[in-house]
Amino acid sequence: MTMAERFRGIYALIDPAAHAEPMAYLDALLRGGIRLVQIRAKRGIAPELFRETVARIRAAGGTAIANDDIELALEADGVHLGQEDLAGHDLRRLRERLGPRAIGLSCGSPAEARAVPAALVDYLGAGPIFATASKDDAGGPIGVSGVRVVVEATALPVAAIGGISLALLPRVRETGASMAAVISALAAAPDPEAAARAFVRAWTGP
Ligand code: TZP
Ligand code: MG
Repeated sequence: MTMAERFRGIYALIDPAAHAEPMAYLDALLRGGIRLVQIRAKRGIAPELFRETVARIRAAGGTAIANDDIELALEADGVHLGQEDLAGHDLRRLRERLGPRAIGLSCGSPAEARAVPAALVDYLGAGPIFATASKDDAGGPIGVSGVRVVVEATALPVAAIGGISLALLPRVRETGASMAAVISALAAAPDPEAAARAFVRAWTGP
């Protein structure tokens, strides 16, 4: 699968520690058709649980991205970094270290997007597009127009993130983003498999 094929559609961010049955939650998302998953374990994760999560995502033909942690990323298919995480890294060296694995980078503005060396990075994150309670330091929403200007400033695929619900997916589409990244609308759903399927269908069309 090419990078462009991996980085489109619904991008689920999961924190296994937030679920009583993390593997059941993950399997529900995969059965619902999600194939791009970020393991965002802000309070840490046991290495065995991380490996099991990656193995299940790969077994479904999916792509597993680690948040922040390069060592974990080496056991997965890539890493996602924020601008604040970049400070400690030389992107070129990181690229060499990660080999074929992907690098995703959060950008809140067109200036940040334009500053990204496109040859070293595989996709950008842009947001929060809408208000979110899932990230304390996310900042105010940049809206549809804010994500659109990031999309227009880069040739890389862009993941819109922040407060994305099923009802808001058509507005995410308007930005030209290749991906819609989602935490709570999936994690809080009474039936995560049905929610995942609904998101995938709504994004891909009937
Ligand atoms: N980065 C910007 S907003 C956000 C992250 C990680 C949280 C998105 O979570 P939700 O619950 O889909 O708003
Ligand atoms: Mg980070």
